[in-house]
Amino acid sequence: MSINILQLCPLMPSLEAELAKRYTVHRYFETKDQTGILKERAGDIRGVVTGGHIGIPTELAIQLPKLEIVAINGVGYDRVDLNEAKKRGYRVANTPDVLTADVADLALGLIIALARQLTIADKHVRSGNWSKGDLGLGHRVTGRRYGVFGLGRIGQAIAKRLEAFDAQISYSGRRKLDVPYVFYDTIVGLAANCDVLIIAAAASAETRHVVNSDVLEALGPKGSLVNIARGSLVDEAALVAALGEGKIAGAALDVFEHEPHVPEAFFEMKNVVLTPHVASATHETRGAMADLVLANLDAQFTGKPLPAAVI
Ligand code: 8YV
Repeated sequence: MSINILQLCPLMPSLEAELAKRYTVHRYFETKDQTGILKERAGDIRGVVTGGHIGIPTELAIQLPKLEIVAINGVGYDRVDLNEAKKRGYRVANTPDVLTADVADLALGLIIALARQLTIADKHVRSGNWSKGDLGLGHRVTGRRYGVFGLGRIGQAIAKRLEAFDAQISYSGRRKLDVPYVFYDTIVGLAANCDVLIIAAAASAETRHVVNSDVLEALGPKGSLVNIARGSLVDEAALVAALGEGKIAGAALDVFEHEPHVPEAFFEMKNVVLTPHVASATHETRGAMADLVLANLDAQFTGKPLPAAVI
């Protein structure tokens, strides 16, 4: 009998097709009667497939008595209650490494887009305004001071790319590492000593709103913020205020506190670049993530070690 899987968000079509070949998939996210499906099926569900930005609400997990694995199509597991998983004994798996390059690439893209006003420049040409006048000047990317908060796999990949821009790189995080960059033991210290503060740390209770008004104040009127990690690391209201009052120069954001909601205040700001959580969204990387999701599920259900286990 086919194994029952609960799918909590849309996935790339090829992954959905492959899942459907191997398992009986219940598309929970588009089910109108979620209570009904749980009443009927909760006792059969052995796996959950979800996105990093969604995870699994604990209220849902506790309703699945036969749950063996939560397979995340993403590296972040901040939305999965690991204590509940440990208590109940189900596994949690993710897709690390395969997306590192793309996320770092997007961080560089955001840095350049913000400093060189790419989104405004594009609008300037398309709207026919070029003939009416030139665009104002942007800022140099090369040789500036970049502070990376969170020097894990993704933070290190960002720093490596920044080296090619002759950047002065500093970082802050849980501990000092054996790297050729300047370490600050607080994010305020990091922010006070860089032109661009890049957020690349995992979301957790400790990092929630770590970018607050003090950090933005320290970053200063010439400093910019780039976030490719999770929206929860930034106090969004404080960011809107800091941008509005000119306390920082600009922001480039791929992630938001309450996705897909984005504060409308950002929409009118020329010194803000916004992307809809697309750091890992390339054909190549999403394909590799899909392979890892399938490998994690298959390993679980054939009694083999998980290729990418969180727990
Ligand atoms: C994805 C992510 O957008 O890896 C993560 O943690 O947030 C992203 O790669 C998401 O998980 C896609 O399902």
